[in-house]
Amino acid sequence: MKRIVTIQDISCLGKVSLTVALPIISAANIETVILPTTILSTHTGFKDFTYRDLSKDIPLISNHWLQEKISFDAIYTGYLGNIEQIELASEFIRSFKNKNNFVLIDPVMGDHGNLYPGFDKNFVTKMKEYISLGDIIVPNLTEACLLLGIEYKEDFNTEEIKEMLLKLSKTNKRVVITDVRFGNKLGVMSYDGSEFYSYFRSRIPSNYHGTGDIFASSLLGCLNNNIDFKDAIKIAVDFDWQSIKETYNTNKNAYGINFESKIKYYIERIQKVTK
Ligand code: PXL
Repeated sequence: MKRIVTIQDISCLGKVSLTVALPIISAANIETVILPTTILSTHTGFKDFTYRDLSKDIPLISNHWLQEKISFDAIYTGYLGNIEQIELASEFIRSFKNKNNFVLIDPVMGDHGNLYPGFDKNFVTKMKEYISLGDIIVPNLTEACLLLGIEYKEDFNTEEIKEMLLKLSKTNKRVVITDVRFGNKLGVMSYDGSEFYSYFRSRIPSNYHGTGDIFASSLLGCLNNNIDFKDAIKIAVDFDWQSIKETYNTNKNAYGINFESKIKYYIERIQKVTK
């Protein structure tokens, strides 16, 4: 069985980061090792969330794994709570990256043109450096703008997004920009170093937390099942879209996505292409 490690926070309630990555990647038949960076009572979309920084534990945990000679088929990092945690994740990658595995970085910083609470310019500067350690990066449109120092707007055209992909691919072999909107279409655009690939679905008029985490986790699950990049993107977008639609139809104002109801769909899509 393949084994991956994911480094991000535990938002106890809210259906983001580890509480999404663990079930989805496990559903893809992959052992999912977790390295929690922070424990929050909820995701940062709620008021007055609690925040317990686990930075001191990160080197203790990773040193134990090194001592046990544990290795991973992929390293996936998501929300990192502060600059120190970016440094700790970099050290982790330097210790566990090898020629047989790959690193997926979701440079979680913000959404819809805004930074998440607690992040500032210095955090963005550190993230710009950090992403060079990723074989794949999956910023949303807001994060792509932050990484490139471009002012955010919702309505970039195709050529502008392609230019962003090319710029980001100077440091990363494969780049996927999520949350790209063209009229009533919403989806992702990617570049793998030689080819562009885009995949869109109809836009559901909602802004839920955790959609990027569902995308990154399900993409990683597919890639570790040796599904090619384009098919993996398609499955991840479809699974995310199905989950968002289900949420919109059953509880428009939910604090998180009903991805649980579509896990079976995700597994079946993987089985169909790996048969
Ligand atoms: O979905 C990304 C994410 C991860 N972790 C925390 C968050 C968010 C988005 O709001 O608040 C704590």
